[in-house]
Amino acid sequence: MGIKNLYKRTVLGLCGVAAYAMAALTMTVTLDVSTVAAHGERSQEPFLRMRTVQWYDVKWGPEVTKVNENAKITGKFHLAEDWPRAAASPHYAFFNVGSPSSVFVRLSTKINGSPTFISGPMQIGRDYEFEVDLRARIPGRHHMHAMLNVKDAGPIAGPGSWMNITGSWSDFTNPIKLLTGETIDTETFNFANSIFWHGLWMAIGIFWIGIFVARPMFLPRSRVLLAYGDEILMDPMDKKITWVLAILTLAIVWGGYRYTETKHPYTVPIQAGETKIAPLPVAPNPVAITIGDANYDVPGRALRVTMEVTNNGDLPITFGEFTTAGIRFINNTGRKYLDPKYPRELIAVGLNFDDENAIQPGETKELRMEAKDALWEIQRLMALLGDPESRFGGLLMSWDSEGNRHINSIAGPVIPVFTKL
Ligand SMILES: [Cu+2]
Repeated sequence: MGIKNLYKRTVLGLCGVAAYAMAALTMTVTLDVSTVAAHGERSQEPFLRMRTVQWYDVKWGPEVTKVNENAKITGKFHLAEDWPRAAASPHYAFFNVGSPSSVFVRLSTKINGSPTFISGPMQIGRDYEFEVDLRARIPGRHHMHAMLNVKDAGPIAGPGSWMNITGSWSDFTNPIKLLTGETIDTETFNFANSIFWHGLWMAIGIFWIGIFVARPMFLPRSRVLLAYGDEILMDPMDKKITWVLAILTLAIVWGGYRYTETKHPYTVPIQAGETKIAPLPVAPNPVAITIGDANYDVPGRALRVTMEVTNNGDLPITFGEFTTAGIRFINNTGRKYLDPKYPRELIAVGLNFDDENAIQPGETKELRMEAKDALWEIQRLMALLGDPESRFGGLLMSWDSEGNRHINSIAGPVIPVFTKL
């Protein structure tokens, strides 16, 4: 096959690739945005869901929001003392919301009351409170999660709940008042401008690659180079085109900046740096728990944990809830304090203790907890038995006789039991 023939084929091939890329791009742009049923949160490693960010008191509301109306996700999380070695520590974390595309626009995020829009360090063993304000954008039924993005560990999603948006997407506006007094709608602001700049740089890029693909393409070029040296590849036209493009690129960049500066004389750079948010103060907790051993009954779908509990307080306490990976195992005590709006599919009633009597002030008791429900399997939490480090983790909540809640983050190794105990 002659070099000429080869050029022809390569150019044809390039046209094919370009056509395919254009088709893919058009598809992406015109494809209708449809909602997904879930995010695959159940396939996230159990050790990440149980022993890193331990979410509690999470609330979503309202259940139905009209386009342009506001909604909120609030809650708290504890960063587990038993944070696994396999996941990077939260030395640098960013609070986020997990949703199927930008169905809501995030208006603000507050951690412990402070506005938070950048990442920052967080402390293991401490608690944080969050509040996210959202504005409904795309109608549908969306599964929404609070989420913490931990640098080098990835996103760690909290429990998810369904939030519905009614109305029409075309009615959505997001007016923002600028510091200069002007009001813009961020949904449509400078849309044509963005398309223009994307188009311009893409065209220059394609032209640049195109020249070297066509004159001649990489492989024949390399073969010619190896066989005959670079003499015959040196085309005076190449140099001219290079100069023109270099000058054009610099001129566009310089001109673009000049134009922007003239049009918008006051600009503020996108803010970077890091947050310095102190964790919530440590609440006095009179309940001390030492984990003995734990096993997971595979046929019975139950986690059983033996523990030594000491009540160092002045009031009797009773256990009511074990929360792990957003799933709330409750007993009769926990049911009294349960948020009725919490997603039903994340509540399990199978929490039992071998001694349900209150633990008296000063008393130390050996207790056996059982958290039994098919949710262990449905939520694929028992995949942890296949991990090289099979440990459980979660928040054990107790209430004293005056209704004060105490939270202990517990953890320990789990041994699977495959036969009936
Ligand atoms: Cu989800």
